[in-house]
Amino acid sequence: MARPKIALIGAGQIGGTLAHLAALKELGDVVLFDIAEGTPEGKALDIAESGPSGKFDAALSGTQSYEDIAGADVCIVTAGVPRKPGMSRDDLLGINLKVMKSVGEGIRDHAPNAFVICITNPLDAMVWALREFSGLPHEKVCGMAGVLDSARFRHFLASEFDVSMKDVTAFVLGGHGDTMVPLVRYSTVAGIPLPDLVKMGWTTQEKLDAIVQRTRDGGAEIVGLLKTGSAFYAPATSAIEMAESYLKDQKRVLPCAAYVEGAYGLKGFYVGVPTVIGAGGIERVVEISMDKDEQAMFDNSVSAVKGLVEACKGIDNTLA
Ligand code: A3D
Repeated sequence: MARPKIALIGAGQIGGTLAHLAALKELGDVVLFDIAEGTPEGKALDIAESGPSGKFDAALSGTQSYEDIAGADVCIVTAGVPRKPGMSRDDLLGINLKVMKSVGEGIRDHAPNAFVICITNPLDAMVWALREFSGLPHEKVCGMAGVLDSARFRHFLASEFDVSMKDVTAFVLGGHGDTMVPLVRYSTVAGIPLPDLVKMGWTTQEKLDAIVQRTRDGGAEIVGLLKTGSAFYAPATSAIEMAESYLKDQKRVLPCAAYVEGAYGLKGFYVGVPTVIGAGGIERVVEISMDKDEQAMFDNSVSAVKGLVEACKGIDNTLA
């Protein structure tokens, strides 16, 4: 049986890391696409040359032509520009919307059966626009944010408790941005919810609140340190987890930006929710109950996402 084909649209910091991880995990053959001539070809060759030592079998190539993504099983989109210090994700909207138009049309014309994972920011608006431009079924287009946000939360919690990250689960809802909603009640260490761990004296409410805030600011913390771009190792690893769940029909329960049509009282747009990812793409949106405070935070996040979608419609009238 032929190996799956993974198309990476954008061969920058995240795109290159995605290619390396996909090859190391032998998820399939990789095509890197970018408008910057030489970049995808150079990265593909470099990673291919790591194969004998890395001990993987995967073909890698680079291209500037959408024809080369034909028949891709998975497309992961990072094309666009990242943040610089002082910029919010929303500042990227105008420029990255134009990029989503060309990428969406390229996928529509050459890889209409792919499972598409968008990473380009501002995420919740870009994944919506990418779906509109591509015309693919909603369950085959999603955005990566929740896996990364919850991984950051899990990392900070594991350090605070001095336990393995493997035993920490965390739950993050809402848009990817300053309004994201880390849900403390649904986050656990080996099944023990965080509020119980506060009662058990493992941490204090103040420390927990600080971790929640650090999670919300997780992207900006890395941007501030790097100065020339944004995070790429953890975002790439998160998207690979989603792609693997699709390709291997693992049916992992992962938070991602999914099209919501009815759940959470929402209709017709993308926002971060728990989902089941399997061979059918986004096979299910998991609806949890929220208390008053959680609902208020979620509503706030949803209205920020709605505002960005309206801004997209204002910029490109084919989206209205
Ligand atoms: P970067 O290293 O600049 O790579 C972007 C690549 O896109 C560059 O190689 C460009 O040449 C290429 N590109 C630009 N326009 C096009 C186009 N029209 N078609 C094809 N390729 C194009 O950025 P990066 O890899 O660090 O980040 C990529 C995106 O991911 C940015 O928008 C970031 O803000 C976003 N990001 C999202 C998260 C989330 O959690 C959602 C995290 C980190 C970064």
